[in-house]
Amino acid sequence: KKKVWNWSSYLEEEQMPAAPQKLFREYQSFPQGRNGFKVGMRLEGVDPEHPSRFCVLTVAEVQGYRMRLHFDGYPECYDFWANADSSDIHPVGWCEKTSHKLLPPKGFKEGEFNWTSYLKNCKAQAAPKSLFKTLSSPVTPSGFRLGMKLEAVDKKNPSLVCVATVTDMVENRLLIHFDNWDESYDYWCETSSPYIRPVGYCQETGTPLTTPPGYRDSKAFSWEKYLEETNSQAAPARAFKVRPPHGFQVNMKLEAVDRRNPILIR
Ligand code: MLY
Repeated sequence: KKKVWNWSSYLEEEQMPAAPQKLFREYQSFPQGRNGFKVGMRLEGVDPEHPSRFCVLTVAEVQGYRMRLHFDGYPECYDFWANADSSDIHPVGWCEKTSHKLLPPKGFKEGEFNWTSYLKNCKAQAAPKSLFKTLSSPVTPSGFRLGMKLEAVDKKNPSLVCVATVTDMVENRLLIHFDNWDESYDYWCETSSPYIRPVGYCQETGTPLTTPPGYRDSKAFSWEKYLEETNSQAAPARAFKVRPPHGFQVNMKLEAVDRRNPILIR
């Protein structure tokens, strides 16, 4: 006959302790984590699969500090989870205020969508502004500007450092786009991100630079010519929050976790 499973007898049998409550942050507590978002509320947010797109979203489910967000008019399979303090979500009207294009719900033609009548037709509520994370410190100009070029790690192919452009900026974050590639490789990062480097970094460090498709290879590629051809500027080196030198040298040995086989330390 099957035994009834419960935590206390399980931990006793296994002679293992439960992780103490005090090791968790407030936002991890469940279901007590504070989250004022309610099912049905509407908001604007970044599509995780296409980080350059801001979309019309509905809170579909709330679990503690997390919530499941749904793209209005699209199948549930695109739903995703976000924390209540995510920087990727914004109140209704944010796109208009910040001159971002808002992708309307499926079925709307561009320019046909209007929040006021949409909310009325759906009898839905906009998520109150007070629920969204606000920056604790004011945004300081970073030195980055839209359209500036840089060298960035492709997070989907992390061995590649590539020619990239800042294509959007929100608060302290930059949207990194890879030149002549589609938007699915884009990502948002802080100006201090170790994934982004000033123009010339690869050459200085002897790292191969992945050039945009249709361009000469790393060795023949010239940033100077490319900036001229694309009529763009390099992001100034001082805009990158440089971290203190880490002291690692090529060929130094160390121990590291194999992420594909995380129980092995190689
Ligand atoms: N093997 C992949 C590599 C894509 C790399 C894109 N980066 C540079 C933005 C492909 O050819 O699709």
